[in-house]
Amino acid sequence: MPEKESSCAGLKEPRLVVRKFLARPQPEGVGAVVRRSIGRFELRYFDPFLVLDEFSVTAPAGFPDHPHRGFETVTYMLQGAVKHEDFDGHKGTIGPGDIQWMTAGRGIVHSEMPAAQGTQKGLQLWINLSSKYKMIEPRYQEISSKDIAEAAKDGIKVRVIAGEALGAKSAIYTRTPTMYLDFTLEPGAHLQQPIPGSWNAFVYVLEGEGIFGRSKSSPVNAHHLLLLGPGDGLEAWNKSSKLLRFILVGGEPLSEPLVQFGPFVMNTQEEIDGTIDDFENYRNGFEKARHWRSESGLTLGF
Ligand code: FJE
Ligand code: FE
Repeated sequence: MPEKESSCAGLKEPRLVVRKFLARPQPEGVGAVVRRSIGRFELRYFDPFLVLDEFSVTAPAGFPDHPHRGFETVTYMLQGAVKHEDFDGHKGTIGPGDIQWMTAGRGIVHSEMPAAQGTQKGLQLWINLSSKYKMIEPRYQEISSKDIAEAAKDGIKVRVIAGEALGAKSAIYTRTPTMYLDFTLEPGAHLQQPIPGSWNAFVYVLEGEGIFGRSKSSPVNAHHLLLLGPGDGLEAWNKSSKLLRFILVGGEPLSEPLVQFGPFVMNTQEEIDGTIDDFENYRNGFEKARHWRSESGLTLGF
């Protein structure tokens, strides 16, 4: 099959795949299932990324009332819808193709539950915040599918969740510098996507079969996470006869000490102890948790 030429300036040092993980389904939340790649035992942290879950949830399962502090959660819906509500009265539904970029900062308590019939599927990425931003005011950035920047060229389509690609730019502000691109490659397409040299970057395959890093490497299929080594960008090929879909995510490493206790991510054990104290005593950002319960009325132990 002939390879289409990309008109994008060539990369000097394409990044190679240095590790590959298959994310297998595991139970999480209340009756939900996640394929966890980053955040599992063998890959505790890929600075600045804490968790990558490909989730699958069917009512009455879900992720009822639970807290977060010290990082961001990015929810990208692939199928169905998730209803969220938090202790400050912020609520809404994240539908197919929509993105919710939540900066938990000093504290959010919320629930994330199915909002449609059938199975809701999506990706949730947890991005760490630098020590200087861990205690900032919580903030939401929500973009509905129709408003997500898209571009297409030479058999490549990209949806730009964060950063920029093929001339399209996202409106999302990333407190921790991050790029998040959703690529679909037609059969025969060849991608060259620049990535800042100092950033950590990974690929997660959603659909089809792709060649990453080196054109002679073996094909990788869905539910695989690929960690990329050093270099100035990603080269990928679709040498199959079906569509290839994957996300490419990169972020500037924080290079800070990390202490995590479930949904609390701080720099020291002392700060974690303080956070548990704040949560249990409704202080320093958790004040509104005292009287709040979501409509589900359930609580997620952590
Ligand atoms: C959480 C257990 C959890 N992955 N993917 C403990 F399940 C969660 C949690 C999620 C989650 C939610 C969605 Cl919508 C998608 C997810 C884990 O809510 F935060 C803790 N602490
Ligand atoms: Fe959550």
